[in-house]
Amino acid sequence: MKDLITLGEFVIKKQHERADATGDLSQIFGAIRLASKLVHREINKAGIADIVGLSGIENVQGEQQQKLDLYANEKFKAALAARGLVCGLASEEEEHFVEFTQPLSRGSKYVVLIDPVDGSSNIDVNVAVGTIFSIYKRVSPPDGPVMLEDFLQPGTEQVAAGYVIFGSSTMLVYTTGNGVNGFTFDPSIGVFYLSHENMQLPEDGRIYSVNEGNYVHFPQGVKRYIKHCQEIDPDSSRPYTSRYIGSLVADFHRNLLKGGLYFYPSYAGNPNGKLRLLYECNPIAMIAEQAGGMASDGRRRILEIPPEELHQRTPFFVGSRNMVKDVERFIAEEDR
Ligand code: AHM
Ligand code: MG
Repeated sequence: MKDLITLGEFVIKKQHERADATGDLSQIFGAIRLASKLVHREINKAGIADIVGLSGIENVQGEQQQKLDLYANEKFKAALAARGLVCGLASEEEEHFVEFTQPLSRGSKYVVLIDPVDGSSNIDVNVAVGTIFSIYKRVSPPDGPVMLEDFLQPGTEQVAAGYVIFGSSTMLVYTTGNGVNGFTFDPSIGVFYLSHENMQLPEDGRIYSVNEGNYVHFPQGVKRYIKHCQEIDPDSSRPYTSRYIGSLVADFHRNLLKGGLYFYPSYAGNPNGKLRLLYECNPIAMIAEQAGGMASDGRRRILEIPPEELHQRTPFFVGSRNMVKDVERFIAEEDR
């Protein structure tokens, strides 16, 4: 039988391969791993515990927060704060970034941006949700307070990014800029095992994932691309298959494994679409690129968009390289 490698062992092994590594990043992964296990436990008992349902509180974007969103936010925050390796955190669930002021955290060199439970409206109906995270080195002086500029860095500056999918099994997928690896959780012993080594996003895909109910509101180039997906062309295996869960991590994860394109374009009255640049699109974009795929706002590379505010939104097209190029071409034709 093949020896199984745990997430903890893998992270340490990678740390030893880098001469400049201090081990701080490995410990941040330790915190993320721990909080993920706690969220896994809560999600799996969500049907029976009184954790499902609305908390009655709205988040900064005016959306109802599910109880599990709040739970996950607190767990990730506490796990990261406890180790003193991160000086601040920005979250979909917090209007402003949070500064960790414990003596240990002061002077630490990393910040984390996180969507603790993305797609949370799916929890009530037993459909996959995910946690998305992104790690940066702070740019403000290490002896001063953490600043907004530490969080408003372009995605190209990410030191690491990843997601946890709480699906039919729980998986953690991450990159530190040197390929993408996936780990599957064994709940019987509480360990993540390396199950998907060096993940590669197929260059071509046959799945398109979009909320087609919004079709009438989409820009013309996007409408034409959707029609292109539905045309008969045996040479390019069209018509493509449509798959949309409405949970970014789950839709992206399927397309990462099988090849495909996820998109959330601009739509009537919402020129920037729905998804948030810093803690949803940038981390997923880094993983996509590291696996050989592409991520775009329809015109430019997601990772190069200069952030202006924490909860900034952007149109998002991510997945198989040739599919992203195709949709960019349709959009460019309309721009002319
Ligand atoms: P959320 O952060 O409020 O959960 O919203 C993000 C989610 C994505 O996971 C998903 O792809 C998208 O919103 C679905 O939106 P829609 O229901 O408009 O298709
Ligand atoms: Mg979200």
